[in-house]
Amino acid sequence: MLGIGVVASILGIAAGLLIDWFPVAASEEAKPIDTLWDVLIIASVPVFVGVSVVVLFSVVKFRMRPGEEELDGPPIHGNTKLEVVWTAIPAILLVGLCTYAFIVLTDVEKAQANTMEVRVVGEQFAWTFFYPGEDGKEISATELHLPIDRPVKFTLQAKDVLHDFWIPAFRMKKDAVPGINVTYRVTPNRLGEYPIVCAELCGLGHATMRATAVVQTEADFASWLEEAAKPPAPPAGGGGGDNGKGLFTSNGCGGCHTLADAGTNATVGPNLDEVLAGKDEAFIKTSIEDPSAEIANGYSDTMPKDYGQRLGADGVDALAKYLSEVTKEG
Ligand code: HEC
Ligand SMILES: [Cu+2]
Repeated sequence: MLGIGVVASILGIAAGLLIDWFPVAASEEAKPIDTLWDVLIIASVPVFVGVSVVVLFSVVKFRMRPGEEELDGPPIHGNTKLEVVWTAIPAILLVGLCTYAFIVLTDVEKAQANTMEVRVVGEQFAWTFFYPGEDGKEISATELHLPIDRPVKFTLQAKDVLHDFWIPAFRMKKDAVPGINVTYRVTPNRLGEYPIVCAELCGLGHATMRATAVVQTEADFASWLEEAAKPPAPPAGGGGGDNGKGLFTSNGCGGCHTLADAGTNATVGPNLDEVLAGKDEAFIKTSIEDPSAEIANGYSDTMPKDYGQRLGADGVDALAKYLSEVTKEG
């Protein structure tokens, strides 16, 4: 048993360490976190293998043979030494690993000088990012841009239900919870574009709740931010530009609907290019404010009901106008 256990553990650990589980590492935090992962693999594979080997061995060796149906094993009393050992080993392992994980976590969450703050707002089914701008006005964007090697502190918020802000390349990940601010820190250290995903099931469009993180040089970031600061601030509660397309993409419509002009191709709700051709603004307005009033054929009543409230009358008007214009041709 010991021989099998040792060989299986070595194979398991080798496989665990050789397989490239994670995407490319693009933050300072990734290194200690990946090392933590490797240590956990090394510690847990022998435990798993040890338990499996004993179970399999016992199943084979002590199985019931024909004629033994009525037999019972001998009455056994506790074995104090054995019990002390099997309580002490897991306890030491757990306390050790928890201490190590705690140290890594406090280390990567340490506050650092020159930290940039970004407010991240999740809603069904889109992310919006807010940067502090001049005179207290925030600059909003639907793509996350970050300067390389500068620490960032994200403040996560949710407008409707639980979401989870995750950039796998940075390794860190936390839930965005309605009503409270959740924060975490990372320092991006590799140029490039990395996917952002929602990692908390948040509704039908969950899988489409994606965005991109762009890590760029300090200079590129500065000019991007200057550009992003230009359009007027979004209407309260709307999130997004005051143009129809901005409203469409920043309110998660694209998570459920196909609309060529906005470059979305989801199929949870009707294809708007098709169903809105020839429909007037009033119809579209009603469809947004009161989706249950008339349910499109073959679809269920799953469109969120609070867009009227979230977007405000002006927002709905702008969105309806935009949709009627871009779907005219069919
Ligand atoms: C969770 C998925 C989901 C989201 C998000 C969503 N919709 Fe819908 N939408 C649907 C479904 C499903 C229907 C069909 C059922 C119905 O008519 O209510 C629909 C219907 C519609 C219709 C009516 C189509 C017709 O032929 O009657 C319009 C217009 C529309 N949506 C626009 C929007 C806009 C604009 C947004 C963003 C502000 C949006 N939707 C967000 C799922 C969604
Ligand atoms: Cu989500």
